Amino acid sequence: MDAKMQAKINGFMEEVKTRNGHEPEFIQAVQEVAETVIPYIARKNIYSGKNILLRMVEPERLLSFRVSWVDDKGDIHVNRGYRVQMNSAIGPYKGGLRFHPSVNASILKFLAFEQVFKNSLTTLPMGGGKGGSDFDPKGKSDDEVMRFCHAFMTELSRHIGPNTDIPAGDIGVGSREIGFLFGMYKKIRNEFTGVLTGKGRSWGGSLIRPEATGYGTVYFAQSMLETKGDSFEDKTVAISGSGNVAQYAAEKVLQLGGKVVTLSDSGGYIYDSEGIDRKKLAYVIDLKNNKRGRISEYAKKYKTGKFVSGKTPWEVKCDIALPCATQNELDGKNAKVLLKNKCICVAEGANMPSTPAAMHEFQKAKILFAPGKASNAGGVATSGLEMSQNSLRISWTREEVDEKLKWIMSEIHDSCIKYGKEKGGYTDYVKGANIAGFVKVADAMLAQGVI
Ligand code: NDP
Ligand code: 2IT
Repeated sequence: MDAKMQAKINGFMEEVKTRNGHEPEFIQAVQEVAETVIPYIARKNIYSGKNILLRMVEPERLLSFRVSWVDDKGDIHVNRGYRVQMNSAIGPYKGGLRFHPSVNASILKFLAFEQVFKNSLTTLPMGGGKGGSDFDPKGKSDDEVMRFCHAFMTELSRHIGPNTDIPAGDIGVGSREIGFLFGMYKKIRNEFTGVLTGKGRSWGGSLIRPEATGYGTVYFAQSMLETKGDSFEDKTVAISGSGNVAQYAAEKVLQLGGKVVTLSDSGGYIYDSEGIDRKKLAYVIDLKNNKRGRISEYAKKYKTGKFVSGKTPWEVKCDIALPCATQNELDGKNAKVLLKNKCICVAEGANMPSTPAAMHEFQKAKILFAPGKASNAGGVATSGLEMSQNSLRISWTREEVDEKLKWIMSEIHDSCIKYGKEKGGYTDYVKGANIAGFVKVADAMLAQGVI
């Protein structure tokens, strides 16, 4: 990149940092986009001089509210709730809710910003948003989680709606929480609408939505491997996380003939040299979703499993890595170890799991590397399909939804190739995803004028 372009990017980032200096995750997400999109804007007359990216980094609306609730002992707690309504140029705000003690405005703004590009890539008409709370569901009873969700929705319900903003799950928000949230919305508004996605099957949910993010990530990785005439067959796969995304990524890898050797949680990772087969995966799903246990228990149940405390799985030899836990869980050092161990493909199931240093290592080595906004878009895409089914008041079969999901993931892959293929044949999927995501939103913003 020439010095003039670098200066332009630096100038833009200085402005972003002045306004958001105390938000490191948000700045990290914007920097990655700026590095690829600003040079593109400079080549395209229609976007030049319109300050589109500067408009895109400012949320249309950022809501923060008090959530007071009472625990089982009768003690009163106060948490902070948020909704970041980032961009509605191409559709109503859409994106998950995260309940985790680390949640703050920086994390939700980074996630909402990523969501705008991701949703644009899905081919569906969805704007971007994200929300959540610093509430920690770990160790809480079902009743406590219910009371918290009800209190949270009492305020959030004023700001969302099936044509305005449609939240869904993310870390700490699964089918149990969506049920409690939906129940309170329905009571307050006295209407049964598709205001949330990830709903239960019998009350408006879509088949395949629980599986969609994990399956979609693997479909995307499969498309990348196909460009090299390769596949998942007999590949050793390291997966991080053991929640929704990790579970279904593992299931799809097994279906495609790969061997899953790791899963993790915030306590550490488990390594099973024999592979985590269907039966062992069913144990993990029950452990995590029903018993709400820790992944370390796997090593007690299976002799082939070893628990490594306080570490991430990236030191294990693998052909393919699927980070499916959280942001910045794979750093530059981890990336170097993966490359030394001949890893050929990394597809992000989580949002921004690779640090900038890790991403640069993968790009320098020219391995297949998919950023989350492309490879994990299957979740929100299937949320979009749930919205369509709700509006039509019908439900599609498992096969129909899975076919649509596969088609969307392959469209996203094509878009990345279109904007990311470089001379010499290497595809920079980061550049491809950022530019393809940007173009659709920018064109809509241009058409709608300065608002
Ligand atoms: P879950 O809550 O179901 O699972 C999260 C998993 O990640 C758990 O195993 C959790 O371990 C682990 N984890 C969370 N925080 C940390 C941390 N700080 N360090 C190490 N491990 C951690 O969430 P999901 O599976 O839904 O989400 C995982 C990732 O995928 C997130 O980045 C999310 O934004 C992204 N994503 C999710 C989508 C969805 O549809 N659900 C769609 C697209 C992206 P522990 O139990 O110890 O906290
Ligand atoms: O990060 C994400 O894309 C999600 N958590 C899913 C959002 C959604 O609206 O389904």
